[in-house]
Amino acid sequence: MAKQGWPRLILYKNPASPPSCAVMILGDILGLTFDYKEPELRKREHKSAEFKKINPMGTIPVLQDDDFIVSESHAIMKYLLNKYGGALQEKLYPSEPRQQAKVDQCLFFEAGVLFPRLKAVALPSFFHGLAGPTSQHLEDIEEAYSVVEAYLNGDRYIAGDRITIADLSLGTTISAAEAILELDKKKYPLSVAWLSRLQEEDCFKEINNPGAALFTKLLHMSWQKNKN
Ligand SMILES: N[C@@H](CCC(=O)N[C@@H](CS)C(=O)NCC(=O)O)C(=O)O
Repeated sequence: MAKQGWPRLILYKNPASPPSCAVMILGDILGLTFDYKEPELRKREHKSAEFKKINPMGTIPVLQDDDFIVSESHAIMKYLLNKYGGALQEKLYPSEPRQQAKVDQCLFFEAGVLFPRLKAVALPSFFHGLAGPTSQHLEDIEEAYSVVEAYLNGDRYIAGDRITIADLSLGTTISAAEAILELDKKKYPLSVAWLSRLQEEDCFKEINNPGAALFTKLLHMSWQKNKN
C-alpha cells in the first residue's frame, strides 16, 4: 500500500542492477511502496523507442512519480529524500556543507568511475561474447577499490560515522563488482569490514544480497557460455 495521500510511485528496475537496488533500499528505509516495472534487458526493451521516451539514456532505474519522471539512481535518491524523506533526509543526506560534500564525492565517484568500470565488463559479457575480464578491466576495478579503501579512512561508513545514500550507492555496486574481483581482505581490510557491516543490515539482506547473487550468477553463466 502506498502511504496515504501520496501518488503511487513506479520504479523501472531490475533485481540484479546495483543502482536499482540502491533506490529500492532507500525506498525500503523510507517506507515507500513502488509499483515495479521490469523492462527485459535481454530483449533490449530498455533501448526501445517507447522506453527512451521515459529515459533517453535507455537505462534503469527510472522513477515515475505521478506525471514526473527522473532517471539516474543518485538523482532519484535525492528526489525521494527531498520529497518523502522527512526526518530521515538529514540523516541520509546531511545538509552540513562538508558532510554533504563527502557524500557527493562518493556519489560522483560511483557514477563517474566505479560503476562504469563494472559496466565495462558486464555489458560486453551479457551482449558481446566477452568470456571474462581482461587484465585492464581488473586493474581498473582494483584502482577503484583502492579509492574506496582510502575514502573509508577509518570511518564506520563511506562518508562518515553514519549510513548515508553514499553507502547505498557504493555498497550495491561493490557487492556486484565482487563477481568480477573479490575484495582482498589483506589489501582492503576497511572495505571488507564496511561491506560486511552493510550486508548485515536488513534492507541489504532483503534487496542487495539476493540482487548481487543474481548478478554474479548471470555474469558467470555468460562467461561460461561465451567460452564455448
Ligand atoms: N549512472 C546510472 C547507471 C544506470 C545503468 O547503467 N543501469 C544499467 C543496469 S545496472 C543499465 O540500464 N544498463 C543497460 C545499458 O546501459 O544498456 C545510475 O546510477 O542510474
